[in-house]
Amino acid sequence: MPFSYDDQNIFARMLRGEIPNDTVAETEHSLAFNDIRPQAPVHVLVIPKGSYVCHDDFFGNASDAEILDFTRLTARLCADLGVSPGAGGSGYRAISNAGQAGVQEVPHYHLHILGGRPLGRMLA
Ligand code: DGP
Repeated sequence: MPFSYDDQNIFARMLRGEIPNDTVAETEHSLAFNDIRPQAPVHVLVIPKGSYVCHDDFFGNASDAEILDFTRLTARLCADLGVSPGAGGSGYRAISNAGQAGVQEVPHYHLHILGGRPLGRMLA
């Protein structure tokens, strides 16, 4: 079944400028902003501007240009935010929750970048 996108979700409303956000970076196809409930000193969300519900919807259906823009922005942010191990940072975690089992709260694809503290082991 194809994904059905709800254009009233909070991130869609941010992209339309209906509500403000704490923007960290913006590119042609993507936006990054600080999470409203940060779980770490660095907690940034990266979203595509296109209407994609979750990780596999985005990577399965977005154009190459959108995907390249998103992945390059994510990489650049890790360095700019000072968490990239390759740039002297102490590391980070990039995660995306999808659907009910993944406990996805906002149904517009987003990648969490968390860092700035030891994050603990996630998987046994
Ligand atoms: P999840 O869909 O479970 O991956 O988490 C959604 C995240 O979005 C959660 O960490 C809180 C954040 N969030 C929810 N509403 C807003 C908002 O209005 N502004 C910002 N900046 N973040 C939000």
